[in-house]
Amino acid sequence: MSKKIVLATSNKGKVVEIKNMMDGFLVLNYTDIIAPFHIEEDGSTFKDNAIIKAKAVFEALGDDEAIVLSDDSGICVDVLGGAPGIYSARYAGVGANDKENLQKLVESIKAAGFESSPAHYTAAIAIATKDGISTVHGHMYGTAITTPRGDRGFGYDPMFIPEGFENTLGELDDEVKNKISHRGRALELAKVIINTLY
Ligand code: ITT
Repeated sequence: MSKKIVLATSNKGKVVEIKNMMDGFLVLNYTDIIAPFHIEEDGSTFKDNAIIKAKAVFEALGDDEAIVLSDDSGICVDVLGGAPGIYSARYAGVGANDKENLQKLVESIKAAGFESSPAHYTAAIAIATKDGISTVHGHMYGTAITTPRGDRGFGYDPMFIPEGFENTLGELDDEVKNKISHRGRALELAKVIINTLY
């Protein structure tokens, strides 16, 4: 029987990517089981926020057997001193959508006097069970550009060219992104941990 993993996210892009990368596991989102609820992400690192989300959902499920997996991620742009970082989801303000956040990042890089910048994505994944929490990280380095291209992926993907590529993540196939992405790398480590659980 496949192991059941419950995702702790409200981001549809993450759900699609994680499900595609977790062959052999039964992956549900927590909103398939209980009503969605607001989780205050007030940590000061990706890891802190991943832990907050995994714990909140584990507790809300009230199921001792649950394996809950959360992802806290974002993009850090060098010429902006690492912004938006942990604030990536609300860079253009609380409730901003992907398009508004991307536009704000394009404008911020231009306002700093650049057309592009070295940048990287980070993903912290937390796994919560009745025995406690484990965390892992993954990174993807590349360039943030101010002329977005493509409509694949989500978030800032149309303005990010991974190292070694010429296309943006908005143009590259999903399988290519998953192989090299921050989330893909963190998930490979997360699977090792999950495979040691009950
Ligand atoms: P949950 O907290 O409910 O999981 P969220 O969208 O609020 O959903 P985060 O707080 O982790 O998630 O913020 C991540 C943001 O970083 C996300 O909204 C995107 O803007 C960006 N991001 C993260 N991974 C990305 C990826 O693979 N491609 C593009 N943008 C990404």
